[in-house]
Amino acid sequence: MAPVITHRPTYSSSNEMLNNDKSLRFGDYIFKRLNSCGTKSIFGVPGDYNLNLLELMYPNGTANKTSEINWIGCCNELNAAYAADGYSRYTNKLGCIVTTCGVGELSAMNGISGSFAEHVKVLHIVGIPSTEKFKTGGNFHHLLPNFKESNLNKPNYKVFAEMVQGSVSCSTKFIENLDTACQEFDDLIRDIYKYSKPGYMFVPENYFKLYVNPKNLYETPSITLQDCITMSPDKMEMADGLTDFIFSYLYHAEKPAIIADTLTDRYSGSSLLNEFIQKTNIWNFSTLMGKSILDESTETYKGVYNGKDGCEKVQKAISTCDLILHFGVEKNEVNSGTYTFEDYYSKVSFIIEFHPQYIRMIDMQSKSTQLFGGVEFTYILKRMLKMVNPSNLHLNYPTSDESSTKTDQEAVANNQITQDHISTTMESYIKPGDVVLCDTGTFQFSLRDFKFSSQVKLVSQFFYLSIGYALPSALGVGIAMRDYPNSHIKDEQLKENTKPRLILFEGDGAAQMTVQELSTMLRYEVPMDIFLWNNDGYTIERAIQGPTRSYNDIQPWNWTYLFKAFGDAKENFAKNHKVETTKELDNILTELRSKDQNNINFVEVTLGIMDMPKILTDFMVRAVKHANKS
Ligand SMILES: Cc1ncc(C[n+]2csc(CCOP(=O)(O)OP(=O)(O)O)c2C)c(N)n1
Ligand SMILES: [Mg+2]
Repeated sequence: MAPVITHRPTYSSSNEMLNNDKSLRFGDYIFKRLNSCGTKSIFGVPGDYNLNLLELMYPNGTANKTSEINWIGCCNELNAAYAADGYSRYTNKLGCIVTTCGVGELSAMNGISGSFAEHVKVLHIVGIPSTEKFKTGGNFHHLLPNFKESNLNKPNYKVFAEMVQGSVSCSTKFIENLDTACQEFDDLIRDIYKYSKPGYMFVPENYFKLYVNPKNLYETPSITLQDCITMSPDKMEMADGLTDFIFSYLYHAEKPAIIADTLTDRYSGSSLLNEFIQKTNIWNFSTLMGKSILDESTETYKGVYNGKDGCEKVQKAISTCDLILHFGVEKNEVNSGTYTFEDYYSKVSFIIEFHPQYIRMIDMQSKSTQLFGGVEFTYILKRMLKMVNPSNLHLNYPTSDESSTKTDQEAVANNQITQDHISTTMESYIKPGDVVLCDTGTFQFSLRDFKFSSQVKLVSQFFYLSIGYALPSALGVGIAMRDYPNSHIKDEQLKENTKPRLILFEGDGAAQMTVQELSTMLRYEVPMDIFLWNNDGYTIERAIQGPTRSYNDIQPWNWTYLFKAFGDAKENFAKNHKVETTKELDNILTELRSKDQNNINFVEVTLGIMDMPKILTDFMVRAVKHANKS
């Protein structure tokens, strides 16, 4: 992407002039820097402390926004945080949210926490009271008084920055000096890329309009992920040696397995890994959070591996393997099947874990571990791709049993929609290149074992599991798909010939959390297909406890009236459908599949209150057995 500032202003000659130049407002610097990093749209809600920043989108008092940044006004800050998260997951660039001190930023906190837990690059800019007000303790609001002696002491102005630092933020800048503000902002961006975690910048409201020296923009026209994950020369030497070592294991193995995990995607290793698999035909698996990183349409893709919490067929396949190459490794309770990955590595002699900050090797016989810190895995992956010689491989996998266990005959006979029926029909509904979002709930369990068509991208919170996340995130993804059309598709032919659809799977309970953002989808005309599972409440919670308890009920809504209430009374942009039988569902899927997606299609699907996918019932049974054992 071309840098935003393409020509240097006419300085007479010396660097001194450039060093003394204060020609740009700090707010403009923020927008230009963001744009230079590829963030074209930002999300948020106005509040008095960020208005000075938002005003800069209308230069010289123009009535219409003319800056290079698109403002997407959300209904609340939590939703804006989810949308920024979705924007980043699609683009792998910074998703940006702008809020106001206290009331706004705290509302966003749950969304930011999810981004932190799941390694998403979100920049949170918080407008705070002016420096003048800090000094005089003048009239300002949204602050928290001190707990003790609040009438005697001024409040702690940094209380919110202290809350986030190190807990949900990898880097926090509290701007107090305009001379260093641009550098601090650039450093913050570098940290967000480096750690793939959210970062915060707190900016006094008056600073947005004050002038700063923009020389960083000339000297470093853009900051990319690649700039932020470089290795020192001595580590490169170490990485070269490690690559040879990895090959010596790979060429001796008969049944190696590649596992694609979350950080492969966050550190831009997905294409490399797919190419490596294509070249070598090594059996490959993804983790739950890594689902859709790999091309699932190939014969060598064996499914989602989730330790004891995954499906039996995949456990069986991995238990035949003798070497594990685990890329972009991310260990947490959910992704690792409650730390049971190794339970199924019965024939594995060696594990190699590839992480952005280290390579770890585990010898399963001696249980010895070696850690090589400071080595970045995409560097090694690039070398592996370049140097691998497929004729040196001695692959000898067992013939796999590809029979599908999915059945839906009972549902079709009764003409009643069940989740098992949906999973059989939806798998083929999703076309190559589609982008799919799924909220936390019963259907998320079905989706994990879908075999996606080629180059489908999935966005779902598999670890943090905050219900309501997926709906606003779909808004962010939709905006990102507009800013970067087809950028998730690597196959050039598919890229040219396809118009990918955005598909959102949403539970009724989850939707009630963040539903207002449907109106923002209307406002910015973001096309998508939305399937709303109406099963009268919190079915997954009913499965855990209290199947008939009222705490698992929700108020039934007239779902197909929502878009009308949100401003589209005549269904100009959002078409509403309600389906109650398998036949009606199949008809609407056929209809939608045959058309280009130019509007919102909202489909309410009626399900039984205790209907859940078979995999979830199996999971619950296993969980109870496991609990009884321990
Ligand atoms: C923000 C938040 N609040 C509460 C929960 C607990 N929780 C997890 S799943 C769930 C119910 C989801 O219901 P729904 O979206 O209708 O999906 P269903 O299970 O019915 O398919 C709840 C309340 C949560 N994960 N996140
Ligand atoms: Mg429900």
